[in-house]
Amino acid sequence: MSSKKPIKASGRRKVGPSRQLREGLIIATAALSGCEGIQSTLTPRGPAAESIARINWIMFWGATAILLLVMTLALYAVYRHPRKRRPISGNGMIVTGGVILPLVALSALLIYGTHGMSNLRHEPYEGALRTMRIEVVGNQWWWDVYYWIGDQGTNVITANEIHIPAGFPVAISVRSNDVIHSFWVPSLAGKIDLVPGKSNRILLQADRPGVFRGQCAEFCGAQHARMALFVVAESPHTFATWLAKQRLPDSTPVHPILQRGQDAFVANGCLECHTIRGLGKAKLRGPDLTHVGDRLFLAAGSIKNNPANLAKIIAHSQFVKPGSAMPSFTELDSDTLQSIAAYLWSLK
Ligand code: HEC
Ligand SMILES: [Cu+2]
Repeated sequence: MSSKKPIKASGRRKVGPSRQLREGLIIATAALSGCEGIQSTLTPRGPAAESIARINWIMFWGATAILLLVMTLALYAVYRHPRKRRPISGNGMIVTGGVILPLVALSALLIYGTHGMSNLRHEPYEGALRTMRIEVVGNQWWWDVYYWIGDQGTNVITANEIHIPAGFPVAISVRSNDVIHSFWVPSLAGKIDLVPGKSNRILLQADRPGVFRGQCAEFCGAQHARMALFVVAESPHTFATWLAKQRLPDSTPVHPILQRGQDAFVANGCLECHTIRGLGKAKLRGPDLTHVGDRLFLAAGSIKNNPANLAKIIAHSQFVKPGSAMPSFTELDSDTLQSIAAYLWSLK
């Protein structure tokens, strides 16, 4: 009789929690594996992101230590033998645990945290500015990217994709054409707001070549979730080659289909909103398409860039990104649509 009870009890204790624990571990592993990759504060790939990750871990382990301390004290108070219990002196405990400890911990954190915001400081930014400034402008719901080099004006304009030389701090200035957006490339740096009528700045640095995903981090309307961007960090040589190519205007189409695409682009009023240098300048605002074929994604990270998706965004923009300022051109016949897509794809 006496042997029955313990077996049952221990059996229940064993099966219950260990199964929960296993399930918990599976869920945690699945969730944490989502933290790896091209858009994660937990996989820092640049100095600013590294210092943010460091502060994050300091706070995590600090909070864990405090939680353990408080829980130990609470358990001690609960399970201490009743006869040994006695009231503890109030004042000493309150002053130490309630005033001195938070004051010291939070002040240290504040000083350390402020020190970690080095990529927002003036001097390194001024230093980086001497070589180049990349201006990122927020629109509902896509990003303009202008390259300002030396004293010359810019003739390099892209959208939703920023190329930078790896290993160098790059000065980024940001502003907005409409509402408040927020520029955030988690693997490389912290966030900076794009505020209408104001210019903000941030330093971006990738230690090694790679592609990193960024995201608008301030709710800015219906398609806020489809307002992503990509940072392509390349070796300085590759970057210089890319930049030189971007400076060139649109080249004259060599193939009849491409020529047909270019004619259709003009005839259908695409130049109202899209600039193609060498072909025409937009009156309204839409992404610069001079080298659109070179981009990884279309419509701010919504779909991969390829001829099929180019045709898709032209004919069904309002399906891909409902509410965006790009109208759907559903009336284009298939041949015309394919030729425009082929022409845009050829703009490398
Ligand atoms: C009324 C302005 C307007 C007109 C006219 C217009 N577009 Fe657009 N287009 C936009 C805007 C704005 C976007 C950005 C949409 C977004 O990502 O939110 C865009 C995006 C695009 C993109 C994706 C570019 C990228 O880098 O993501 C392509 C390609 C494109 N348009 C092609 C065309 C073609 C071809 C025509 C003519 C048949 C055309 N557009 C007419 C405003 C316009
Ligand atoms: Cu936004």
